[in-house]
Amino acid sequence: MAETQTNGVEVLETREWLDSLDYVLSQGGPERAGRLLQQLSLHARRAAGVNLPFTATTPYQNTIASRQQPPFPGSQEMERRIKSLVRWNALAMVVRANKIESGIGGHISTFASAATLYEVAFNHFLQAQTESGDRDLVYFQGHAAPGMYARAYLEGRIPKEKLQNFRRELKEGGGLSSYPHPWLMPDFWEFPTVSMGLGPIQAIYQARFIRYLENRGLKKATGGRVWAFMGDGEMDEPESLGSITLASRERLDNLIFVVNCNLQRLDGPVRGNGKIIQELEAIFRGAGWNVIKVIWGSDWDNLIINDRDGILVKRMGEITDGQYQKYFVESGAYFRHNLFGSDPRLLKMVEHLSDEQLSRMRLGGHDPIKVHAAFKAATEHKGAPTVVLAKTIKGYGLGEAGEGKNITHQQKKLNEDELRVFRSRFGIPIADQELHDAPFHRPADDSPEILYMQERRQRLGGYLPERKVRSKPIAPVSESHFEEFHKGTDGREVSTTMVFVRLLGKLLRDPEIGKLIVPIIPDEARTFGMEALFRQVGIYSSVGQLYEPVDMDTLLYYKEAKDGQILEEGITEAGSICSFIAAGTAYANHGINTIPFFIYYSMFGFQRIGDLIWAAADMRTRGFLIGGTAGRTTLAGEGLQHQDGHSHLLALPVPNLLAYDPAFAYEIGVIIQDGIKRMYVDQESIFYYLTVTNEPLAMPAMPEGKDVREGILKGLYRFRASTKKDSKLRAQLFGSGTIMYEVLKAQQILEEKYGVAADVWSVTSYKQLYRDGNDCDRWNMLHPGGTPRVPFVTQTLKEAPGVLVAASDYMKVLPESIAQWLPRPLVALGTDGFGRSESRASLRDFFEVDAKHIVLATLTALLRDKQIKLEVLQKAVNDLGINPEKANPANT
Ligand SMILES: Cc1ncc(C[n+]2csc(CCOP(=O)(O)OP(=O)(O)O)c2C)c(N)n1
Ligand SMILES: [Mg+2]
Repeated sequence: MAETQTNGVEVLETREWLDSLDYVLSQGGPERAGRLLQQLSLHARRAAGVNLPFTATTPYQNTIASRQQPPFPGSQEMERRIKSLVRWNALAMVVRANKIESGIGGHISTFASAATLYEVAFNHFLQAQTESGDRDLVYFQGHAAPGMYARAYLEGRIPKEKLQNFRRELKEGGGLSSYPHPWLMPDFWEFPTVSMGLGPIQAIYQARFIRYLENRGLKKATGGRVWAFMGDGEMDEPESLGSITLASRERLDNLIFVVNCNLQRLDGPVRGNGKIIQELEAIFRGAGWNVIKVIWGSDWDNLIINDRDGILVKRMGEITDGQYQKYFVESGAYFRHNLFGSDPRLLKMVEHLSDEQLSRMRLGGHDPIKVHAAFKAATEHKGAPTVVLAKTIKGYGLGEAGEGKNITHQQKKLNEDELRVFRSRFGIPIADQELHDAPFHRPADDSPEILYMQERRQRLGGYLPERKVRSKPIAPVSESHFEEFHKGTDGREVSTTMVFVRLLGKLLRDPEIGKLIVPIIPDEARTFGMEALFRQVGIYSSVGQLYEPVDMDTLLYYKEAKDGQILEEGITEAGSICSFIAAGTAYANHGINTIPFFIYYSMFGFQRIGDLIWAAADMRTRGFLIGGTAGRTTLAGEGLQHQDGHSHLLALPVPNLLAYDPAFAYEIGVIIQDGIKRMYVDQESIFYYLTVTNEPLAMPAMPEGKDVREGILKGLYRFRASTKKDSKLRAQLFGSGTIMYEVLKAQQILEEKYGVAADVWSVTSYKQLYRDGNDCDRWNMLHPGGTPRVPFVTQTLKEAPGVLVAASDYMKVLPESIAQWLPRPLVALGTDGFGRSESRASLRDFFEVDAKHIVLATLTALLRDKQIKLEVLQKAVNDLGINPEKANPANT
């Protein structure tokens, strides 16, 4: 190709075609030119079978040509000065923090590269309140947080004392959290983003949820947008890109991604041997997004306009990102030689520029005019989401201290010389002799800079970020929904999943809260017997139903509707939890108390999307996570990858999550009733995890007694006392979930065959008991000599005689977590080990959690206490049909 182009005729021919195209462009504009090119390519294909090579990318240049740029609607000089102040304070915050406490960390170079992107957004685009009353929701890149704090300081929203305590949250008077954490700064941050990839995917589902609220008539205004700022390295996280087609499919033109392409991540280049901007362009274009590349700054405009034969843009496209990074740290002479030196024509193009000038040619992401043009186009684009790919330099402005260098991400300490260089480059009025302390600098309230930035924010409706709870508490929910479950099923066998679905159906019909319920399902509704809801409330679809469903003539057909209530997410637990988060935080973000119920295969919850659940906790999300098909032996047949015997352990670490493993219908009723009250009436920032199972069982009536309800919620109550109170041999058996039914069988065997009187306790939540036990111990430790607090479990069991045995469908360590607060040693049975494809009975035998093993464990404990003879136990092993030589399921 290169040789043939030098051929004279071809050069001439090319020139003529280009001239013609220029004429069309000047007469008809870019759209006309685009249509013509399409016709040309069609013609070539039809007439002569010319196949244009597939290309998902456009040339390595700005999407918006310089002549298409709108005028800059503000004072560039003023904005540059404000930006410099933000830069300085962001840097000073990190440098100071590390001076005072070496190793406290923080990031300088990320915000340094992104400052123009943020400042243009803050001064011109990010709406704290739109005319329609909506506002923009902004996902700030987590480790750019110092920039947001620095700006808030200049705006007068964060006092200097707090800035001093960046990353020192436990200091007197409080500090600032390292990254965006709504849990820690509930009036400031809205979205935790720093676990990379979680911001982008959450932003997509947030933008979709806004449409859902609008289509369902829960929210009126439109006009607010969702902005998500992210790093180019971050795009390698599967969550960043995994849901981008949802955004285009749903035509989310209320969504804007801004990817700061500084070509670097933590260790080195994102794509040293490739080009991240081109790669991302191909991916997003392929997915149907509007892609705006901001690569070159205004300094390049003339070179690009004069690049008639496209040799410059071609050459730019050849250079790898690793090499571009090298240019950032090298001299202008090196740049000239390496990039332009490949072709005498290129050298000629830049002969009028000195090396110094060449080295200062700005990139697009550092040029407010280019960034403004991109954001404006993004906000005006209709019918698809937009991604802005902005090229920048990591550590911009740090010079020798790290600009463009591989170490820059970790740079936290600047010496006095380096501070001086930065100070001078950005014109911060701080004297040399004061520099050693890296002091903060804020001009007076009535200085032109502060007035300008305040005026800009006022125009855009106020400050950002700012978190506020915008909803009012709901009225208490009618008791009547829950009463049915107190009665039991009169011997009819139902699973706890069916119980839950029935309760959900009732709540959906409630005149007050019915519309607020958001059922979220990752393609498992039929597994959970929820298909009746398809028809009852419909499946949400932004376009309604454009086809005649195959099961139209059945009662429970697959009904999609614009105001459908179910979020049928398809097979994406990550996407579903993002919907859960969006719905569960709408009380704050949108002032709407939506109540999400996310129903999923329990195995694919905490261990698959645990980090998003952690983010949900940080964000003060409210709602119910429902782990269906739960339990290692309750889910028959499915085997190792499906059978969950540990999600309750994985639920332990989440501080504001309540986790329950209910056995009976009325327990589910009590827990959900209390959950709605605590979260939506009392407005507590907690959420719930409930496991439900698919084993049909007869549901008993709720026992009498005022302490039952309290026990269910606190984690433990006596379900059935032994009738043989005068028996010498006593036991207390703890059961949870469906294993409760094995415990009840064991109670009977123990009484009938071994003369052991056993009480059965339902443990609905080991987590609740564990937390309460720890809380009491801690208080007692800190208050020696005070009246000791007694944990609920200790108090409840204080008069319960005999040996203690627990069995659940989860690992043994779960009951063992409360052993220290029990009056006597505990024998725990559980399902440690890999699951198997088998029937429930075989699985319970294999994992040793069936009735016979519970009996054996009880007798073993009685022998330990010298209450029965060895022969009784030996005979029992035989009578119960237990094979003592069977392999240990924990390690087979
Ligand atoms: C899931 C996750 N893994 C690792 C990290 C640690 N980490 C923080 S920033 C960073 C590099 C970020 O690079 P990039 O996304 O390109 O952002 P930049 O700072 O260059 O803007 C890494 C690895 C993290 N925060 N989250
Ligand atoms: Mg980067």
